[in-house]
Amino acid sequence: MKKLKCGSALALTVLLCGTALVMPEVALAQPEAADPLTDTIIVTGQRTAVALEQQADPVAGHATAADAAALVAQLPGAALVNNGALSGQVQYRGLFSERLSVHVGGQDFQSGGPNAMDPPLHYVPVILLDRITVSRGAAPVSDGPGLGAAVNARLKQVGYSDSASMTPALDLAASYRSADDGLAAGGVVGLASDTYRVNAIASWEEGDDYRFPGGKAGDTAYSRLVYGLSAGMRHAGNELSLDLRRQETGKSGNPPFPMDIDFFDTNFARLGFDGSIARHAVKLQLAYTGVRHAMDNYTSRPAPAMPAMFRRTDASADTMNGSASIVFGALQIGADASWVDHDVTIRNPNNAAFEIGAFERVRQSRFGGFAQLSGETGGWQGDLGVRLDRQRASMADPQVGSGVPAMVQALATATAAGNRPRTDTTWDLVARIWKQEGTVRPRLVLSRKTRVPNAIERFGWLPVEASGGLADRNIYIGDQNLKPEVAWAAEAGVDLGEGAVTFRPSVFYRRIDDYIQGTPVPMSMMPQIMIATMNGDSTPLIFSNIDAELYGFDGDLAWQIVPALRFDATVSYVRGKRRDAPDNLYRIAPLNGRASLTYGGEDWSVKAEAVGAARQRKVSSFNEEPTSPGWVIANLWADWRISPSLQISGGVENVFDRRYADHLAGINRVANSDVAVGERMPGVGRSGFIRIGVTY
Ligand SMILES: [Cu+2]
Repeated sequence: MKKLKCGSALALTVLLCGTALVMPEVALAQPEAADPLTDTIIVTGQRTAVALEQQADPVAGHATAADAAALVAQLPGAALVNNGALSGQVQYRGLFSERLSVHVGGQDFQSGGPNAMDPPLHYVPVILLDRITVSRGAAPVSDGPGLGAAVNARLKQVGYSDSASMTPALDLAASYRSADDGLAAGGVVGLASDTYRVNAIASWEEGDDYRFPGGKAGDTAYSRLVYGLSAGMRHAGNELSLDLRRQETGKSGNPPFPMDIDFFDTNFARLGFDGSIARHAVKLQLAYTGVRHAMDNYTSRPAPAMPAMFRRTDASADTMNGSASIVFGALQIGADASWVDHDVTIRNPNNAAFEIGAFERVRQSRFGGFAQLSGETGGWQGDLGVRLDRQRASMADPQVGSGVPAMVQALATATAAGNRPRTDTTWDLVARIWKQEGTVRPRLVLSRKTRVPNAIERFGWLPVEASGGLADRNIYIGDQNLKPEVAWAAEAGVDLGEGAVTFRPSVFYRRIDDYIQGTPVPMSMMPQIMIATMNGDSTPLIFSNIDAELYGFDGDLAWQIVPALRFDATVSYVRGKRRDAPDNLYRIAPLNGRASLTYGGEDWSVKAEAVGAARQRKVSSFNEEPTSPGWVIANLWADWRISPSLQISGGVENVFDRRYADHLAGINRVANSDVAVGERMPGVGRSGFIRIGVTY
């Protein structure tokens, strides 16, 4: 049984795998009982009663990939922007990157790389994931700034127990995926009483280049280690909590980018208070995230032919933030602030004199405040919030080494001449109204939200492929005069049914003024165009304010046909257009969905699932984005709860070994791979998966 290759032989194997060993199970995209404006994905190993109930529900998603973003992509309205095994970004209703506010373990922070090789969910190994919550519609202002929804990833921890004495608890899991021989193991072990809790958290993951029908996708291997501590104490309704965590990402491939991850060494620290002061509910948090990163174009992928083309980039980002809020009756008021220090230096390891400060001592600060009123009347609930942020960003004058071409030295000097701190004041407004009970539960979210330009968009003076993860093979430069994006949105839906059938459709419209996107660099910027041409792109883009709109619909349907049989389906559609020119927005998911039949009993279930997407022809001509054909694949899953503390699950993805590529998968740039250069990265071929989870 040990040598069993799950998935290589298929359906039969699945069953074998399922009975013998096995897998994770992520189960489910159900709204949290408390809040119909939130979608939650629950992964294995739940400890709370609510989560266990949800887990027993056969609506289940199964996360086989290391990337937690791939799991979120199963939700209605969501999709995966795939830039590498550990570099996926969540897209929600057409928004991705920093347009969504993504929190990990309660912290929000700046990614370290100029191409977002470490988007926030890079720091969420699926094996350590407790749940991910996605707001259905614009996030409330209390979640901080952000143009659209909020995504919250909660890591496993040992919760308080009912007893006065410290009792041990653990929640461990291990998994294997055959497509990339991916191994993952990890979890939490700790002690808790009704007053104290403390646990260690750790995980280790490693995977090889993945297989697809046609060979192996070169430069897609990955490795990641996480370890840390979490502790808390509570007394009389007040809780103090502390989290310390370190992640060491090893060499990991990024075929859609010009370089690969050499390492990320990232430290997280968070101190929180949740309780009351003078009978008013109070929340306080102080947090730090420090990212150290290097990437290069010669270690994981075939090295360039010429020594002059070798590149290694070192980057760092330190985020400090603090927040405080207090509740007075129906009114919550809060303040928050963040400070980010960011550096990116490009070098050639073959030439010590070649050194460019691409983003030199970038400093960003933000001071914000919000007020949010909540109320309830006649079965309707609602809240109305407003927030104000003062944001400042600066960059030191760029420094370059003597081995850098004269044109680049001249551009650095010219950049210094126009370089100055930039400030913006932004305001956001979010109104939400919904019905919590009944068989017809409408919801409506109206919002005006903003996003200031990030460091890349604002301070990118050197024409290189730093685009915050767009991976469109274009060379970009920034513009210090960019204005903040302003989005006006209406998102409405209704949750129908409570019993055997539930149907939860939504429609949305989001109009974004000053949307930031690349447009052709004007001929007046000849030095930039010449340097870009030397770097391989004679038509570089400059980040510019354009006008855009996104609209669409999404929803899910669940039908408990008979007690042992259930049907589930999810559909997502979004259309993204420019309003100021006849073009589509870049990297927008096509119509896509999934449908499954689950058959099972109290302790076990099997599921057959179809996942697919329509072709995407509405592509961005400005970004020279290729179209993509539609595809459908089938998956099989099995879950078995052997005892209250032991759960096994497994499955086969892409059962029929179809060759396909998701529209949002990046375009390959790595030679010596079975994926051609310029081809969209294919999905994994037939692949078996097993996971075993133990809780105590
Ligand atoms: Cu990087």
